[in-house]
Amino acid sequence: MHRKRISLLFALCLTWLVISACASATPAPGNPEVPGQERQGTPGTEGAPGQEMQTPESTVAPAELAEFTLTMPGTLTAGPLTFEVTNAGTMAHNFEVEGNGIEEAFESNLMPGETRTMQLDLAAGTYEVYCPIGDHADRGMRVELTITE
Ligand SMILES: [Cu+2]
Repeated sequence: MHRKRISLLFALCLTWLVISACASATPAPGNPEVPGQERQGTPGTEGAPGQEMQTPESTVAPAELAEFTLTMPGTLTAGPLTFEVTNAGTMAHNFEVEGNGIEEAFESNLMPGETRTMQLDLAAGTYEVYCPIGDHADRGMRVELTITE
């Protein structure tokens, strides 16, 4: 008789424990919503610096440097231009665009086989495009570029 009462009490106690454990467990899933954690993970995966270089509307104009020629379009339309300059020669060359207040060249020379891009927003007018190294321009690495409206 006495034992039965104890076990009943024990069972009640156990039941209460389970219920209270369940009750305290329920509100928990609501807490871990920390919006900041999701944001923390993303910035590292982003950031392809190369993609920002090329504007979609920019017209790509190829230019080829060699001894001693500069092959590229002689006429282009005004607006954002991307000169895709390739050194197809056997020695170092550079690429300079000059005219209408613009004077742009690559900071360092292009080695044989190298391709680099130059972004310029050219207004209508006449420009001189040439290789600024030594007498390369006089030997043939010079092109007159006309930019039309
Ligand atoms: Cu040159």
